[in-house]
Amino acid sequence: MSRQPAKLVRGMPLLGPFAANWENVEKFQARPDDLLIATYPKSGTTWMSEIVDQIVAVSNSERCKTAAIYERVPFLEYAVPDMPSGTQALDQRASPRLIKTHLPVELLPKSFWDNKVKVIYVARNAKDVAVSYYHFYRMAIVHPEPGTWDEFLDSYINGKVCFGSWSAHVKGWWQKAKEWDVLYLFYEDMLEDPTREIRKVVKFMGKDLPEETVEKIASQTSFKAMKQNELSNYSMVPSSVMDHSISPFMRKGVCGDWKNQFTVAQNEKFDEYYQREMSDGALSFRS
Ligand code: PPS
Repeated sequence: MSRQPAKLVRGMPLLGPFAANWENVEKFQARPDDLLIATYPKSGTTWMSEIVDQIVAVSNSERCKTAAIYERVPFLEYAVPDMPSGTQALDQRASPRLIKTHLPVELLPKSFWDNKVKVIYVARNAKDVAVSYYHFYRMAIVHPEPGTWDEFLDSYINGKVCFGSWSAHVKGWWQKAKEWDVLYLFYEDMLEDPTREIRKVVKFMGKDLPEETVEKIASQTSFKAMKQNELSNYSMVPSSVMDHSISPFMRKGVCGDWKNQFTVAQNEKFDEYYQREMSDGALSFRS
């Protein structure tokens, strides 16, 4: 599975091993009480997964301590040889299931819509996503070769990285949120006031938790706590698959790290692209 080139699936570049399993993703059977966490990669998926799992776990405090986050919240389109795929893991799980996906709205399997599944979408500013994604490509060899930072940024701007265009993804789900049960949140808002954003998730899930429980969840899902927790920091994945010595999965967890990575020329080029893609002003990000 190492460094296979991306393959196009319905026009979207997908990790080679994932693309080989695409048929099973399309056939996946969602259930009405599933809860889907959808994101463009590196936008706060693991953070939101841990928050949602801790909200579910309030009535079963051991649940969050039983398994790694990718087992508690299986990744729908995940597929590598000799391991259960995301769809296989999900088929085995009892309801209500929590499901992670990076799919753009138009590629989500039909059964999610047929079963009226609720969705939490987390979006993060484009520049920090680019930097985080580049370092993730470097450390996780299931991705294609990242090339240099300059080459990677070029691919990202042109929608050639796995899961395609950032702007199409965030805008597609934003449109969907107007007509579907989608809670659309921003990573930067979660950083600014985690308890405020967790309260929105609690309400969306139809729960009611005391303030001290919300504060406890915020503290247990802080960057520092998750970085130290082997069940949420991906350190249980073999280093042949994710090499944390190249770049840790829980890398910096901040807003504005792009300023340490972009050159002035790259920033100007990026701003031109951003202006073209996002000038309708429907969605605004803090970076
Ligand atoms: S993935 O692989 O696409 O599912 O990655 P994802 O979980 O979406 O994003 C990883 C980035 O989120 C940061 N992260 C956090 N930030 C703040 N607080 C918490 N609790 C937290 N947990 C994860 C993680 O560090 C990655 O961002 P970068 O910028 O690389 O540090």
